[in-house]
Amino acid sequence: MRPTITAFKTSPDRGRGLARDMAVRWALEEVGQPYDTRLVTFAEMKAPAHLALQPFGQIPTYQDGDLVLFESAAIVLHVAERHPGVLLPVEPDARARAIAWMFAAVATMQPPIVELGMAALVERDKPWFEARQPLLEHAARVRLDQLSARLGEADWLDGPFSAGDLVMVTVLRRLGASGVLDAYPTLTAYIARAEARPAFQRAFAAQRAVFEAAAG
Ligand code: GTB
Repeated sequence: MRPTITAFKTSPDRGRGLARDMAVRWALEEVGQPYDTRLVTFAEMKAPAHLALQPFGQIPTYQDGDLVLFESAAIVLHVAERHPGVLLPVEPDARARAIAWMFAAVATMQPPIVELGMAALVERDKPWFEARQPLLEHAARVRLDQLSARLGEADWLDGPFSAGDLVMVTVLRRLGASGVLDAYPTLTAYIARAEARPAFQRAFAAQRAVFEAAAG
């Protein structure tokens, strides 16, 4: 049985692979699991049928038989758990550490990164924007400094590439064109390494094809 995920019919990221179906697509590609995609409009995301799958009216969702999941990192964890040794090490301690990195990506790195991005997107015309921007940038840089120091010269966060790296890189990619990552060659190289993975490339192409089809 092929799982079905949901993604934006028209993604505001314009095919840059920044919407959160990207992490799920990438995980499915890493484990070699074929999947179907159901595209939804903003209106459909807020309708009862979708809210039954995703209580917050968002994408992505994941359906496999009777199992319905939401939250991209939880979906990645589920996919990884179904394929032991691919995105999660089999050895229990290493597996626990990889899961800790998934949580670190979502709970520690993501908040300042998303806040910085959102402010640039929706607060540019607000009187407080100029004053708040350095504060937000500082908060993001504190975490980027720490992550960069921890990664050091290693290819991945803890041994082989894992679901922890997949979620971490997904979060870091949100900084995109902000220029903030320019001061972090270690992290830029880390992201580039991840993006060069064939599974990432396939996932990126799949979401890009949706954008190009919609653009005509
Ligand atoms: N914690 C949830 C998860 O990880 O699954 C968050 C899901 C989420 O934020 N989904 C967004 C959504 O459905 C799309 S990805 N939003 C619609 C809504 O809330 O009404 C977030 C996103 C959107 C746009 C860009 N972009 O344009 O660059 C990047 C990321």
